Amino acid sequence: MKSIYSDKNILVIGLGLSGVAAANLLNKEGARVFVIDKKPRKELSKTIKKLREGVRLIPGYSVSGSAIIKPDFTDMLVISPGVNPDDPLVKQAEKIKIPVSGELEVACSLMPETKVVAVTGTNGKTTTVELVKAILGTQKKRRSLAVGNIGLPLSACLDRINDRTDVVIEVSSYQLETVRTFHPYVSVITNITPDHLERHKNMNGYIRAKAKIFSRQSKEDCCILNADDRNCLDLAGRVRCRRVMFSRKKKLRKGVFIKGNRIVCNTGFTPELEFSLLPGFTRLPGPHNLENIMAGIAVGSIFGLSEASIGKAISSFRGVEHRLETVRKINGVKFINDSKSTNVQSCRTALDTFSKDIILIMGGRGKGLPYLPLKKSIKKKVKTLIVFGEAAAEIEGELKGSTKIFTVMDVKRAVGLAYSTAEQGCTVLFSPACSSFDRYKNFEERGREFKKWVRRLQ
Ligand code: UMA
Repeated sequence: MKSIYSDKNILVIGLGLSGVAAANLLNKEGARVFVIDKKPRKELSKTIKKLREGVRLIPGYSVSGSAIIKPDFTDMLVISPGVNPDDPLVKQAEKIKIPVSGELEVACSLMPETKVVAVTGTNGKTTTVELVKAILGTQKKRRSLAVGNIGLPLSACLDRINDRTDVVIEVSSYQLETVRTFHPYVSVITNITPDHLERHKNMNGYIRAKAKIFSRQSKEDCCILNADDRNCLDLAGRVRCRRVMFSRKKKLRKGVFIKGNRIVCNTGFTPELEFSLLPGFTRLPGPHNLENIMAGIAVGSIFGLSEASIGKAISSFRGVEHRLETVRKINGVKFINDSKSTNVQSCRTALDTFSKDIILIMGGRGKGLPYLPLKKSIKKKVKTLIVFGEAAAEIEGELKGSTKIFTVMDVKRAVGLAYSTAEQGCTVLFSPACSSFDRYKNFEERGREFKKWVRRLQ
């Protein structure tokens, strides 16, 4: 059967994970695919090898891009999530009515009919996605697959999907900016706090992007929202499909909430489910993880799963690397890798998880947001704050007076200093509150570096 993309001339911008996957998929579908990237060609040599034969890299960026974005040459533009929709090339295409799409939208347009759960939110996305995958994975004769912003573009996985696959997609605000028809069966927003404002300009722009996760959902679909989050609550009125709220702080008439020492789930999709919050219920630390779990329970109930299946998936779920990950305990000092903490709120969440005696390591590239919201918790719980990276001086300036603060050159020295400062019973928490891009390719590389130095401690 002829594909909707066959014989089309498509320009893909950005040759990262998403660009490569989208270009290869479109090439397979019979399109003539051209790709451009800001990076010089020599930096792309490894990536080029991943492209299917027939996908053409066009050297130069703005000049070649602008030369081929012409109605008689380009039928469609596919932009990577990292490409700002305000990029002059995107604007040029829009001006002359060339459709602009993203990798996720392209992949969804070619995906076999199956159930899709899409998860977005400022924090907790990946943990929730992996947990939902585990919960849905308990179903007989179905399999579940986690894809998307977790680092695995949907475009690269279509051949692993059929009508017996439940696809759990982590969706970022960047990806949501370019969706038009994206239509998950279940959407989840874990929470919305300030992040990526340099891209979305302000909170309204960020929230508008997040809201696109449910904007095409219809009556048969469901949207799960965090009732403890003001921005999620504000969005609740705009949801046109069935709505399920979850709350850790208040008792809800309907939804997922806490009653005494139990999580109650009365979403109406199954008879009421109950989960005792006894030791062994979950290995995930912290109140924020309880919220991720409640979102997972809500999804499980929408899929009609039993208390036993959902409970078993939760208790055996070990969490996700770089999110409050225990690296090791040495001489009574516990080391926690929370490199995924790339914003102030996630560092705050990490601080909420531990009661006292914390040695906190923060730093990296700042996002122009204040660190002041951390001051109270730091004063109360942090014995020593160690800062590194581009934002070190700014963090120190804002948090002065809250605890002892030391500046170090890098993560290696931060680990060494933390260990020499820590006493028995202390927790060394690597929760940077900043992006990693001043020194690392991504937060994973930064987290691996932290773990490397921790493992070498004696
Ligand atoms: N590029 C250009 N022009 C631009 C911008 C970028 O040519 O204007 C090029 C870069 O030179 C580079 C390539 O595009 O070669 C990178 O593309 P990309 O930034 O879209 O990155 P990908 O490798 O495709 O990874 C993306 C997501 N990255 C971003 O959203 C920035 C990954 O999320 C995601 O895992 C991956 O797709 C698969 O879906 C990362 C992320 O940081 C983890 N996400 C943010 C977050 O979670 O907060 C949104």
